[in-house]
Amino acid sequence: MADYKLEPNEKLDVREILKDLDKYEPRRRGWTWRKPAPGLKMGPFEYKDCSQPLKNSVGLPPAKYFGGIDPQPMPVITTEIASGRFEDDIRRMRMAAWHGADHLMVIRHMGQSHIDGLMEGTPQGIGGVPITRKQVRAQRKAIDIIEDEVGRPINYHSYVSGVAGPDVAVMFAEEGINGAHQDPQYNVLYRDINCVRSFVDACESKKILAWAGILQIDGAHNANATAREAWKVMPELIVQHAINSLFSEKVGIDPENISLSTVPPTATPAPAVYMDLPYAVALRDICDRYKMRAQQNTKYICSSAREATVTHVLNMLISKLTRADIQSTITPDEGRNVPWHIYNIEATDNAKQTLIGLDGLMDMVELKMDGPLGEKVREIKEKALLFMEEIVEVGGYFQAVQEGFFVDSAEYPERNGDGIARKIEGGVGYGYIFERDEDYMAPVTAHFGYNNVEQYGGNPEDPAALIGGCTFEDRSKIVFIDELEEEDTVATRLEKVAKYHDGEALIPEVEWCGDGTIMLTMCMPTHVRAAEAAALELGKKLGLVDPEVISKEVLQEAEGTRIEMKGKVDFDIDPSTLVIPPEPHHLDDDTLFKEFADHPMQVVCGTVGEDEHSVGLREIINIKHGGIEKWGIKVEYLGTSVPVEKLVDAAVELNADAILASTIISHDNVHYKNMKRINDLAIEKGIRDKVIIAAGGTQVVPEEARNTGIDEGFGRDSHGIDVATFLAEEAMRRRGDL
Ligand code: Z97
Repeated sequence: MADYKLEPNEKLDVREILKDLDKYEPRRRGWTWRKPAPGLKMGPFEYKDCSQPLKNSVGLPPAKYFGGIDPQPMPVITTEIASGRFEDDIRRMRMAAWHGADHLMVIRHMGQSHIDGLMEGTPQGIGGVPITRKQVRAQRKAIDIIEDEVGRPINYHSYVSGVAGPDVAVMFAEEGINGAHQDPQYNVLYRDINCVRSFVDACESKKILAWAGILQIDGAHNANATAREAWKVMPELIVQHAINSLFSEKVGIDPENISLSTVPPTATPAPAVYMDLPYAVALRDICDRYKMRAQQNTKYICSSAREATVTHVLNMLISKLTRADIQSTITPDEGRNVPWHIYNIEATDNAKQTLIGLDGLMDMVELKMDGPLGEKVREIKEKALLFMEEIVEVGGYFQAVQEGFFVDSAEYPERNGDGIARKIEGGVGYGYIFERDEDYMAPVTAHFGYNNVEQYGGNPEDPAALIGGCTFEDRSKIVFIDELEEEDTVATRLEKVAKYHDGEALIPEVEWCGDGTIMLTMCMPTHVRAAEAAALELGKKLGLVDPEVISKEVLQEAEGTRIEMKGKVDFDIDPSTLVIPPEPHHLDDDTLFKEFADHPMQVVCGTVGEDEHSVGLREIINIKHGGIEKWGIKVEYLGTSVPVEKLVDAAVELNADAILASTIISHDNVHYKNMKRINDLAIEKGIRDKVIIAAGGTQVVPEEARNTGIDEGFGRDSHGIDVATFLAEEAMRRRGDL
């Protein structure tokens, strides 16, 4: 167990996670689903499809209007993290968990599929992190601590594909990984790894996943992303899902732990839902006993977070109308390669916001199957079955791959002959599968096929007993390799940015501590080519290092272009020099409503002297923008250029509790003179003890206003809530209630 505990207001110190890592043992194995909370009551609402709330979390921004509630939807929410430095991803994981992510997927370093064995140490990666035992253990340990903090188990996930699949699977089982991609079709089609080798390795890997209770996700989404026109491969996608799922079940994985990686194939401006919904229904019908991991369409993301978000929300509508057990949240990263902290959090929030917004939807609507939806569902299913039959006819899956059945650009049953074709006798690892020898023995747990321990006096039910347990039973046999490289280690990297980790300096960060990267969004009022060049020039003039345009959207060909640009700052901020203004003091809505209901308050107000300004005072009093009327204060507004005598007389006449004077003109200190006059008149007329007097205006300094004898002054940037808080507290003070 880790004895390092997080405090919500303290940064996670990765150095603490790395301490005694060689001795760390994961606390559990296996996947965890969210716990349902039917009829959950939170704030003023009752929810239909929610899961149990978190202990600590960051709610959606409008939660402030609803008592700060943060309901959690039922599907597990995934976020994919891919910065290339695992130590920085840990801090991102904490942020994501606080927003409601409970499936943290680490994308691995580009091409790790080709590495024939385990990687060790903590080198940096490109496009993701090199998955190593030290990296996995450190992240699992950090996540164990984070899950205590948020009060919900968190699933940790990476990949068991590639030529080292079984080795990685064993390491994942040992280190308490909860979810993994495993699909031999991925190896064959996208990594050109020999098909026989891939399927044999998959047997071994899946057996280990089954033992460790690891949830498996397949690789069919890759066909979606690779196909020339993604909506044409719908029947094939179902075939791919079916092959991997049934195969996994036959090897021994519980269907509860088999999850399809399904993606709505199209994106707007296609009539996306009209095409994607029948596909989703067909897939769920055919593969009904498996789980659905609904991923966002990434193939068509081109520009900004705005575009990615709309696609994501439409995709989640389909999740809701059909079924998603896990809702993935792809950030614009996969579309345009900006793997930033903020996008993981935004995407997690997008999922939470959408799924909570659609809570209970299916109690009110149902899918109409006796129309185009039903017809299309039937057509997709028929095509998938025919595709499968054809595979059997030609002699099986390997033959079908060899003949280029998969990822062809035509819509089945047509074929354009441009599918991904792989030779049965070819590819990486071809010729490295050998039949088991007579004296073959494998005294290990969760091994596919026979262990052959009887020959050596062992028990086939418990083959590892022969050696006193394998690493699954006896953790002391696990070899923990700390680092192999000298330079590229987490310790050297952390040392370089120690001042930022220690809070001695502050610098913006998008993916790595100390990266200094910021993003600017702007409208350049010109055509796209000039806009890009102008933005880069602007970046240079602002002193940004390596400015780079990351998205451009035409507003109108000649009128303007929306540009997103990133760049680095080459300075940092000393936090000890910061002047942080005190937080404004405001009473909450409930207190204000109660105060003015129990003790009605009548205010008279106006702009005094020869002063025609009216907007400021109206903003303070009108309910429209949160003026004092909102909380039940009665307001008599006398207008502009009101003589101070008239204001005080009105207060007498109405038996008012407060006078508010607005005064913008300030030459010759007329504003303070008027305040003093109001105070004097109130004394003269015998109402000063009863009436609260306040004045406001852009040039008013509160202290000087109070020096005139009135009770309070309000300067620039004052709002209704400031005045209402003051009036309430002053009234309480006078009653002796404060
Ligand atoms: C997802 N957004 O969430 P390497 N195995 C499978 C894969 O799909 C992938 C790898 C291995 C996606 C993940 C793309 N998927 C991103 C079935 C990658 C990666 O790069 O070949 O070493 O492994 O499903």
